[in-house]
Amino acid sequence: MSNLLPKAQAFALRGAPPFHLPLRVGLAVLSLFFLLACIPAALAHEFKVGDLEIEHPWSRATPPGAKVGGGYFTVINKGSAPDRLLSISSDISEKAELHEMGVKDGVMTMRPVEGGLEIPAGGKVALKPGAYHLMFTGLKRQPKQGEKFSATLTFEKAGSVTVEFAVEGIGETGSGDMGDMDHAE
Ligand SMILES: [Cu+2]
Repeated sequence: MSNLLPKAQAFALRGAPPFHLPLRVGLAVLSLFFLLACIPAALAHEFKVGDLEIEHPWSRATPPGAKVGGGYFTVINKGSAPDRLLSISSDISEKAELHEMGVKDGVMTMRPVEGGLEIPAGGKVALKPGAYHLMFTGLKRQPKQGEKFSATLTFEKAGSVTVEFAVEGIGETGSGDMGDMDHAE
């Protein structure tokens, strides 16, 4: 009598593969599908300091001889007090500044942001082409597509955090669409 159970289990196990195989193949195909669908998300990366989250810092490859490069990311403030991005430093350039774009006499210009950039409590600020951005000036070398370089961001309350800027293609706009410059604000 005591043999019956193991036999039944053995049978169930032998019987298992033909039933489970299509399921496993199905799951493998499904996970591959999700893996492919999630590649942009997998390329995204984020950093945390205090109540702040810095999402997907990225930069652009620069042509040979270029002396400036841009830096972009989104800062999310999960705290109940505003914070302020005060300064940026990186080994890739002599200086790094926070810039804003504006239109002066019909011409798009950029100028340094005075007094830092406020990150509102419970809010977020996106640094992107055509808007607030970092400018690495006096590049010591050209950032190459596919590499990463590090930079340190200093916030008034949260303190300093070192993040990695992913270098994307020379024509990348950050919107996933080269023609889609955001001029809404
Ligand atoms: Cu600039």
